[in-house]
Formats: sequence, structure tokens, C-alpha cells
Amino acid sequence: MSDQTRTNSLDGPMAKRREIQAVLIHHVAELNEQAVLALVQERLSDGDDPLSIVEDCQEGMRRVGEHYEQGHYYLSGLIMAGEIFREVMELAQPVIEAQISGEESGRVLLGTVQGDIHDIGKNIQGMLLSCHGFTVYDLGVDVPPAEFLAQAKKVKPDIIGLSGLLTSSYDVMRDTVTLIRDASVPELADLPIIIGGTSINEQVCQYVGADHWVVNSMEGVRLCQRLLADKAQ
Ligand code: B12
Repeated sequence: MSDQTRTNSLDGPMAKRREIQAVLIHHVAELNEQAVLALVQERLSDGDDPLSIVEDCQEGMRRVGEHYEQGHYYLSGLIMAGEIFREVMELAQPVIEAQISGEESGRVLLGTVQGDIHDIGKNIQGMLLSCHGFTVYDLGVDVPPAEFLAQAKKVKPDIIGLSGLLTSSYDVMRDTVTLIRDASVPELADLPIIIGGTSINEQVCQYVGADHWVVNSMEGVRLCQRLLADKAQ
């Protein structure tokens, strides 16, 4: 076999996989609901990793956002995208839950900050943490800083997770972190606070004053596991 042939034969399955992923990302970006659901169903039936399917849909959602920014989609496009993702999760979630199980571990207080109603990413993060044995206290969306503080005092979590997708959410996250840190409650003073959402980065994290940031929910799970292990030491 020539080197070229060998490369091609190795490339085959990889190239095919990349093509399948690209097609799904494209259909999500184009809001082709039926095509998305059919492809997701097909990939799940073929035994594909449900988390990788969710990541492809997440990339498709990023592109929907770009279409919206460029004026190609209106608000209805974002609403439609949200609906498609909800249906994808209806298919993927039972498979994820059947595949992953974890020992009982820490408690995470989670919510989308005030003024922001995006909850798809937060819900995925909450579901994955639950699957890995965490007890998740999900406060829902549009959660004021004072509510995070009140629930943190009540629930005594090991970790607090703030979700936010809007630029305007950064100030609310900052207010929330400040309120919790300044509350003069000893257990809350060093409590790790993680922020997550599509456009979060190191700069935002520093501005907000959070301890960690995450844009991928499996990384979120691993980070929470690490933080818990550190606490136990
Ligand atoms: C779907 C969508 C909506 C839906 C949301 C439905 C729902 N139930 O959530 C609806 C229609 C409601 C909506 C409304 C609006 N939206 Co919108 N929306 C989106 C879109 C297309 C996808 C978001 C999404 O679900 N992604 C998929 C999930 C899985 O990804 P994710 O959220 O990043 O989550 C992952 C990680 O970040 C992480 N994670 C998330 N949270 C957390 C938390 C913790 C603690 C951790 C550890 C991890 C973690 O885990 C997840 C899985 O890996 C984004 C585009 C984009 N780039 O994402 C725009 C986008 C976020 N929306 C945008 C805008 C402008 C709006 C509106 C203001 C539009 C309007 N004119 O009304 C409103 C705001 C409403 C409000 N007050 O919140 C802008 C924000 C721009 C900005 N810089 O502020 C975006 C970026 C689109 C764009 N490019 O312009 N939207």
C-alpha cells in the first residue's frame, strides 16, 4: 500500500465523521428542524456520543447568533433555534442519563442571572452535573443577586454557578459575586464561583471577579469535580 493510499484509508472514517458533523451544524444554523431531528436520531441510533451531538448543535446555535447579528435572522430565528435545541435535548438527554452515573458528591447552586432568560446551556450544565452525582439547586432564569445570596445561605452549596449569555449580564454577575463575597458569611467568603455562557472568557471572568469560567459543560463537570476534590484535601 502506498503512503498516499494508507493516509486516505485512515482519513476515510475521520473525513466521513467531520462531514456528518458539518451537515448537522449546517442544518441547525439554517433552522431546518426536521433535518436536525432526523440526523440527531440517526446518530444516536448509530451509537454516536450524545455529548458530541450536543456540541455540534451548540456550534450551530453560535452560527444562528451570527445570522441574527448580521440581520439575516430576526428574533423569531432565535426563538426557533431555542425550540429546535429543546427537541434535540428531548432525544439526547435520556441517552446521556443512561450512559453517565456518578457517586453522590457536592452541591451546586446554579442559575441564570437577572435580566437574562437564556437557559439551554444552564440546563445542560445542570443535567450533566446531576448525572455525575452532584445535587443541583437550579434557581431558574432572571435570578437577582439577592436571591443567589439568600439561597446560598439556605442551601450551603460547595460551588455557585452563574450563567449569562448577554453582555449586560456581566455587570449583574459582578454584582452577584460582590454581594456574596461582601455578605460577611464565613462559609460564603471562599466559595468557588464559576461563570458560564457562550461569550465568557478570561477577561470577563476578571471583570466579574469570579473564580473560574467555562464555555463547555463537560469542562464544567470536570472543574466542579476538581474543586470538590481540592476541598476534601
Ligand atoms: C437560543 C437563543 C435565544 C433564545 C433562548 C431560549 C432559551 N430557552 O434559552 C431566546 C429567543 C429566548 C433569546 C432571546 C434573546 N437573545 Co438570544 N440567543 C440564542 C442563541 C442563538 C443560542 C443560545 C444557546 O442556547 N446556545 C446553546 C447552549 C448549549 O450554549 P451555551 O449557552 O453557551 O451553554 C454552554 C456553555 O456556555 C456552558 N454553560 C452555560 N451556562 C453555564 C453556567 C455554568 C455555571 C457553567 C459551568 C457552564 C455553563 O454549558 C453549555 C453547554 O456546553 C445565542 C447565540 C449564541 N452564540 O449562543 C443568542 C444570543 C445569546 N442572544 C442574543 C440576544 C441579543 C438576545 C435578545 C436580546 C434578542 C432580543 N432582541 O430580544 C434576547 C434576550 C432575552 C433575555 N432577556 O435574555 C445575543 C447576545 C448578544 C450580546 N452580546 O449580548 C446572542 C449571542 C446572539 C447574537 N450573536 O447576537 N435568545
